[in-house]
Amino acid sequence: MRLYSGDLSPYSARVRMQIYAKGITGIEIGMPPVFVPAEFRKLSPLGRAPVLELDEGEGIPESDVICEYLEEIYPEPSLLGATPLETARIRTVSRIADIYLLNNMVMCMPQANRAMRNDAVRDMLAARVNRGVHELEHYIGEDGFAVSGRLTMADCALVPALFLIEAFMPACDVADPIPQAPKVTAYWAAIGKNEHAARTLIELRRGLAERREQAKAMAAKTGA
Ligand SMILES: N[C@@H](CCC(=O)N[C@@H](CS)C(=O)NCC(=O)O)C(=O)O
Repeated sequence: MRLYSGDLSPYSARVRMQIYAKGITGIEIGMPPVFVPAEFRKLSPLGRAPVLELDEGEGIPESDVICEYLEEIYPEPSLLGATPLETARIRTVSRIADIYLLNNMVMCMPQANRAMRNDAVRDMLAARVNRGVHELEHYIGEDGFAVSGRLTMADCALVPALFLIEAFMPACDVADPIPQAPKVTAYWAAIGKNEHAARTLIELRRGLAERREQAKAMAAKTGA
């Protein structure tokens, strides 16, 4: 199998962290062929990363679907709960990370470009992220993990989401909401020490540095 992924793609990072945490070695991790969108769409008509390409050639899109698929085919070690209720708690935090944090944050990222910024769009998306972080405060664990006192799918979704918030809210000239949420702040400080989170964060930081270099080069070229 092959995972089409990108360093700064938070949805891809979520799947990579799950692969690392489960110790899966049979998946090749590569960049999507972004310069050939038509080819990529043959594998996944959604045209978005990540995509898991199966050996038979079929592509599975959507990070949440890929994570659930991997959980089913590699059940051990489990990143879900030991009971249906525990799994429901894990999926609740995963959905907060995916729907309320990541989706709004990814739409907000282009607003970091001041020349292209629309203040009303930036403010609307930032308010949604803010609300999501404050709602997360009610669900987040207080023992260094998101749920259940051990690494789960919830951490895999949260780590890239909190990374993007911390990196891009200030870049969009709005306050980072994480310091306003004490339990989320404590979690964020602790989870970075987990080896699988740390590895994923190194890749996200590398992707961010590359994106900043590209933006600088583009600005120098256009004189913006
Ligand atoms: N809901 C999707 C979102 C995937 C997504 O938007 N990926 C971005 C990269 S982070 C992408 O490929 N964007 C290209 C596009 O929207 O055309 C998931 O969870 O996988």
